[in-house]
Amino acid sequence: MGDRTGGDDRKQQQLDHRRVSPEGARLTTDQGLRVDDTDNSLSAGERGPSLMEDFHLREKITHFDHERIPERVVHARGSGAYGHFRLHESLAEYTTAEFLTDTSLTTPVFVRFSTVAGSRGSADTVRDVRGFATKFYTRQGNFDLVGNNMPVFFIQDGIKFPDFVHAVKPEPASEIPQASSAHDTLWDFVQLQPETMHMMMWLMSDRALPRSYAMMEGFGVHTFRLVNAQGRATFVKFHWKPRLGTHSLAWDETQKIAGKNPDFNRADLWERIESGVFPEYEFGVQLVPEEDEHAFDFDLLDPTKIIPEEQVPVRRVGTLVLDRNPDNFFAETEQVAFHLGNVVPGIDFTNDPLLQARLFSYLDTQLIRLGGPNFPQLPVNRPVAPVRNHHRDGYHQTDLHQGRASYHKNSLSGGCPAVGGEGSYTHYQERVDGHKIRKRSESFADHYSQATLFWNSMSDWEKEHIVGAFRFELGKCDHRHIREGVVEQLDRVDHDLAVQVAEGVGVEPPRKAATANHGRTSPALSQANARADSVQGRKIAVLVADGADSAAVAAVGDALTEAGAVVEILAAKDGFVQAANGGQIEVTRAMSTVASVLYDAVFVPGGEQSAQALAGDGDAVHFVAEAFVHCKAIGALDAGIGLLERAGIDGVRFSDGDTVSDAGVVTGRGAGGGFPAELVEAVAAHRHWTRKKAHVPA
Ligand code: HDD
Repeated sequence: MGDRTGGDDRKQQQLDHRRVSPEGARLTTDQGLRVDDTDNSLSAGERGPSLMEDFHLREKITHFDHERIPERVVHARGSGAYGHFRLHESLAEYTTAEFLTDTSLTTPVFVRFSTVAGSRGSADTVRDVRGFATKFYTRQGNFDLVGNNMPVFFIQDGIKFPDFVHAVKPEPASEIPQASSAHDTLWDFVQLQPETMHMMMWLMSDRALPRSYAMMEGFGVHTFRLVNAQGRATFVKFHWKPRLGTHSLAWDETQKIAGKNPDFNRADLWERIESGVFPEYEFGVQLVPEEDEHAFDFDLLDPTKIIPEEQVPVRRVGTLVLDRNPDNFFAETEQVAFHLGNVVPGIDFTNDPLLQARLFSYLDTQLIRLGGPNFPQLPVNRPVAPVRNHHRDGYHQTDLHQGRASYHKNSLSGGCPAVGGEGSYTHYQERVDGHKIRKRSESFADHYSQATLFWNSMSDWEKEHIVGAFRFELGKCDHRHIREGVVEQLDRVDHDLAVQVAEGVGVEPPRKAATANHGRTSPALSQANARADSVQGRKIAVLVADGADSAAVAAVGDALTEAGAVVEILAAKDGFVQAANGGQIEVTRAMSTVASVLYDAVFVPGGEQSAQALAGDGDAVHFVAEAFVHCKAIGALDAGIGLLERAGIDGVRFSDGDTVSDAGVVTGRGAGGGFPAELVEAVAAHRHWTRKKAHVPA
């Protein structure tokens, strides 16, 4: 188990005062009165009416009646964790923000990951953007970096946000579909609002299907400003780079997981932290001097644009580690309140019109969601920096403000709290001059070049997945003109893409390209280049029946566990199976309670009797076939290989040597030699996306 404070436990110490344990306690009312019976109402006689004077009944029911608060209007479904941020390289040349300049500091954080469109109880693995919101509890006050796992956004101006969200959310009459963009209103919005095209490419890509919150990138999206001690500003884009690389699930798999385990990503985050395999990210910045503001072929203020990493490299200057699960989901993950306006000295905004609207929205939404202006006092939101001001009263005020003066200037409290002084926030003094107009800047007009850049940068398998995603989504649209409208837009991104999508959704393919593809690429955009092969926290299923080779189970299981994977033994029934050598193998769970989609890989040990039983068990055959179709690593030894053949998996027969590897299918005779290491390597590669699999039904 790693260090859970990262060297600074100020936030945890603060929370300690609010932690309430049931251990050794007696049940009381909210007034602290011990209760003699909480199972029976006070009534007039055994079969008589309940009595009004039963204060315990009334209090218990009343509190229950008021347990719910409004869910977030977007990002309602989320999961959170505490952690810490460490800076490795000072950015003092660019900013006065202490947590970005003092490399001796550790900054406590709370992070909330989320999906966007679904309700609070919706499934984790839907096709959607993921929120990646970080609250840094710095000594200068809270800094909130409220980002996503995609570096651009659907719209350029916040005034379009309600339109966009109405289009993507379930339709108003039926409230269908839940947590899905695959419906007419979203695609109608898209075809009529071409600024969405770049983000739609990201949304249709595998980025929308993260395997784990520990395996996705994060982006601040907007261009912000860093401001140094001399008042000089530098444009900045913020990045999170996951230590485990960027990896995704297969689309078919995500849909099945949504039923088998709707809490898939939430449970993954929780379990990683509980088991000490802490999610870790590098913090990076792209820095652009003010004088280079107009050096790009896009506008830095346009949130539908990236700065290609090849053009401005990401400087990795810090590390974020998530190492502590919350005590209470509601108190912490639900009540955490992020706001882009929570900045510290040395960090400032730009005139990005999306950013500007967000600066209004977050505080506003917390007021309705958390029921009044005192939500910053909630334990998860409270800064570790001292808070002193003249804000008073309001619902749920928990501070006991002393003194007679709640105004500035005053003489009665000695003029305190005093204004200004070292470390106080000063807004960047940007010169602004202009007419009051409602008009989108011409510099925001190119909606396609970067969508094309994204498409050009994809590997073949990523392109295949994107085409499949467009076909799926448009295939769910009832209106032909919407399908046609989107294909027309896609033709401006890439002709070949538009043709492939059109062919799948019964729309006349465009005859010739609307615009020529510029041919540029940005390799950093491809997940094929964002891998970091590791088996840490990966889940491996070992399929056994009576007669399984226990030595192979142990040897392969040990190799995987040592490399950081979680190994589970699955059999037709829970309990134990008899091993070939007469011993017993303990079963982790019955196969019927899980499914292959909940694992990263599957291993079938040898043992004639076991292999035969598994080959005759439809669940086991399907388990292996499905894992194969989802391009997962599959290992089989000796007689266990028969199960693979039964599942229709080709290319597993022995050739001249002992093993045959076919894009992640590892087979061998006996668990000795290189087999365990080869399987670990195949699992670490995440998925074998180029595998030929169309012939296997699953
Ligand atoms: Fe937002 C929540 C990220 C545009 C208005 N947003 C919210 C959350 C994330 C983002 C991660 C969840 C925070 C949490 O976990 O509590 N939002 C983004 C990003 C955007 C973006 C990266 C574009 C770059 N958002 C955006 C716009 C508006 C909003 C343009 C409104 C004008 N967002 C909200 C909100 C939410 C929110 C309504 C809902 C719940 C909340 O704030 O606390 O204010």
